[in-house]
Amino acid sequence: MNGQWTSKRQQDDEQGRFLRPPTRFRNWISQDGEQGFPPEVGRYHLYVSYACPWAHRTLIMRALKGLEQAISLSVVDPYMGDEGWFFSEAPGCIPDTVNGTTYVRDLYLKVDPQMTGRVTVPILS
Ligand SMILES: N[C@@H](CCC(=O)N[C@@H](CS)C(=O)NCC(=O)O)C(=O)O
Repeated sequence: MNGQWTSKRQQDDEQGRFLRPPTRFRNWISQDGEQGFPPEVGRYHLYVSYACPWAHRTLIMRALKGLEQAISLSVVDPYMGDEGWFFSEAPGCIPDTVNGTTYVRDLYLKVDPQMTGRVTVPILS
């Protein structure tokens, strides 16, 4: 909230329904770069958790499209703690070699230091 981490969140309404707030950052990569960002080898970095179904779909597409050499990868600890997603020495983790963060929330704050919203994976940066 406003750039400050909180592990408390209100995600249900008065009837107990789960509410998923819209993703804060959503952009596109287009072939000509006109409708978003241009495709470019080595330009983009993918952040995932193997525990996340959204994230593992991006890994599948990255592999099927032969983009594993073009888009580099970081993998967070599979456990999302009170501080949100983070990088660790756990098996399978790949540290954030691009932005040097320990907590994924710090990636969001790099884009908007006053960010309000969820800190989620996958992220393509
Ligand atoms: N980016 C997806 C959502 C992805 C998502 O919700 N990922 C979960 C893991 S499966 C997450 O990171 N949750 C963290 C949280 O809600 O604090 C969307 O377009 O809505």
